[in-house]
Amino acid sequence: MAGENVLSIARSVTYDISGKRIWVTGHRGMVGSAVVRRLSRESCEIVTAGRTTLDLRRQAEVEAWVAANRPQVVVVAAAKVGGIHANATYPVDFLYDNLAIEANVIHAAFKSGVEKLLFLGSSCIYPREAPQPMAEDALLSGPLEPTNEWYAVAKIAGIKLCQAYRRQHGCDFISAMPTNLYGPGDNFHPTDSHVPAALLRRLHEAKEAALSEVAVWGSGQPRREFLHVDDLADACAFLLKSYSGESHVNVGTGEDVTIADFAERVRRVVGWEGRLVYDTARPDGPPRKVLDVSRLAAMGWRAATPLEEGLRGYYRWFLDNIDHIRQ
Ligand code: GFB
Repeated sequence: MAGENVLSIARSVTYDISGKRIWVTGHRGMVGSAVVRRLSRESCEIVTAGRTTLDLRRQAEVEAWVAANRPQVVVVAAAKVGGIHANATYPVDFLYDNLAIEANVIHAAFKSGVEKLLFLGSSCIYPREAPQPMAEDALLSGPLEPTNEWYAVAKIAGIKLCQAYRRQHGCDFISAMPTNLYGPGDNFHPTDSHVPAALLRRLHEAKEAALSEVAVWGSGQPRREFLHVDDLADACAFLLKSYSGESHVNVGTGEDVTIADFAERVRRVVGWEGRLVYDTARPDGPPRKVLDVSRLAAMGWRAATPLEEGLRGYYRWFLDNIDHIRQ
């Protein structure tokens, strides 16, 4: 498996998930719940374990749970996640929790003979100054973005762990790197969330309170790519069925917008008429983050949800769940 190149990766590997017992970790989070929704359309059996049943940071608990429940496939969607402020505020949680979760789940999967494992990372694994769009081989080619290096280091370790189990033990463990995500089940915390949830909530509350101005963090100039989480879940199903290779695979739209443009789109979707002001005391993070998605496109998968349409559905979901979100 070492030394695979793009051509060998693009071959069609088929793994039949029908009838398989699939453990989706992190099933209550935005990504895990989307993966559960997507896999419910397949004829497989989905197993999950709530936080009160299983603490993924405890190795013995994880190994006992896997030995007792015997999944054949594992999707590692569980992670401590958050936006630029949360990353800076909780470095231990982003590094230690994520290292512990991935090490425990991946090792337990190896020990119990899991047939296929998909590990999910993030586009922040790439160097801050990586050429844009960022191809898979930009990994470890330069220094990381300081605002999220704790999370990035943990996710890079997860990719390497999957590669190590492939090389040493022949395990079919693969990794996917999604870009910035939004969608149902997002975390709408006012300060710890990512920009889509933060702005959707802030602008909705501005509309309710008839405010004339709302702050957007940073200069508005950074560029980001936004993928609907249901598209990511579809890519996960696709990769489980048709990919086996050592390289991680980028998952995104391949298109980016400035934060100012994104904020304006959210403003239109919410229908708030006020003015956006930029709080430059807040960090911008990396100047640009857009993935090169040509490897996944060559395999036959593309994102389906245009940003405007995705944002409209996102706002509907927010309104339907607002009581729960505000608790
Ligand atoms: O979503 P976000 O925190 O993710 O911020 P990153 C994206 C951009 O939006 C930054 C700006 O330039 C922020 O300054 N922004 C504007 C805001 N207003 C807000 C706001 O109210 N809240 C937030 N959060 N941002 C994350 C990493 O970086 O990307 C994670 O920290 C992860 O580890 C994730 O990798 C995908 O793209 O900057």
